[in-house]
Amino acid sequence: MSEALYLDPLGTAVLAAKKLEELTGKPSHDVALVMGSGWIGAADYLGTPTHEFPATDLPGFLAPTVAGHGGVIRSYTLGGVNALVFLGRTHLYEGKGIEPVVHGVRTAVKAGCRVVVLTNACGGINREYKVGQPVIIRDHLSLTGVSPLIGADFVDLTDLYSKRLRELVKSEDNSLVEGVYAHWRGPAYETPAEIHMMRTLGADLVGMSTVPEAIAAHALGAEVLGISLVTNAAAGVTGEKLSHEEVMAAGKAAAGRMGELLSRVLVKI
Ligand code: 8IG
Repeated sequence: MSEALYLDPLGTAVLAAKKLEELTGKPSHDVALVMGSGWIGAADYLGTPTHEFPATDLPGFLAPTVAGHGGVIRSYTLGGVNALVFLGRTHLYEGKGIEPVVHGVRTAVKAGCRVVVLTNACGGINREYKVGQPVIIRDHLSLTGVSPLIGADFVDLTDLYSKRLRELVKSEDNSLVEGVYAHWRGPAYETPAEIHMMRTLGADLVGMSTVPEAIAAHALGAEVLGISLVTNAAAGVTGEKLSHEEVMAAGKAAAGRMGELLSRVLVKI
């Protein structure tokens, strides 16, 4: 099936959406949530899913490769809202190309989702940010230069991260601030000089996900909300070294707060 994904990405997303309908018995879903590393624990605060299965049960999905990146799909019905939740995602640094990276959100939109919520764990470039702090993504810098779009698809990205959704989240938690997210391919973290460059360019956050999915979802007409959890100070900010364990621990510590925030936002979306 993965060949079909590369040959016909949207067709494969339609097939995956059909299989999702078969597996859940729900003719459509309304909202999708992509739970990045550090956010998987937050999903447990959403309530009890009606269905849960490995992402690989749907056409076009790859098995996960990183510890703590689930590769599991859940379906919830929460206050009349059908929510599709991806525990884990595929990243550019896995080297499988851009198609698998955006296949989840394309499947979600083909399944009917009008809103796509993208979460991630990231490094804090902005010196005012603390580890464990959630930040709403206001805008991004695509530093990879990789787009999920092919051909003359000249999509406007002026309101990529929906103002309506950003305001909705802030009305639920007025302590939340907004920032600019820089997308870095990885898998190596940045050098201190690269972080200095990004700060100079206007970035507040840096991570290895979210940007391609946001573009792909928006290009198909979905409204996008992005929330980052700062799980480490970016390279050179504190002088400490960066570790994946630190990231997972910060995610675990914030899971309750993040899960409750998402629950409240979901039913109002
Ligand atoms: I979590 O400091 C996490 N993901 N590029 N830099 C980049 N990605 C990250 C970082 C970071 N922390």
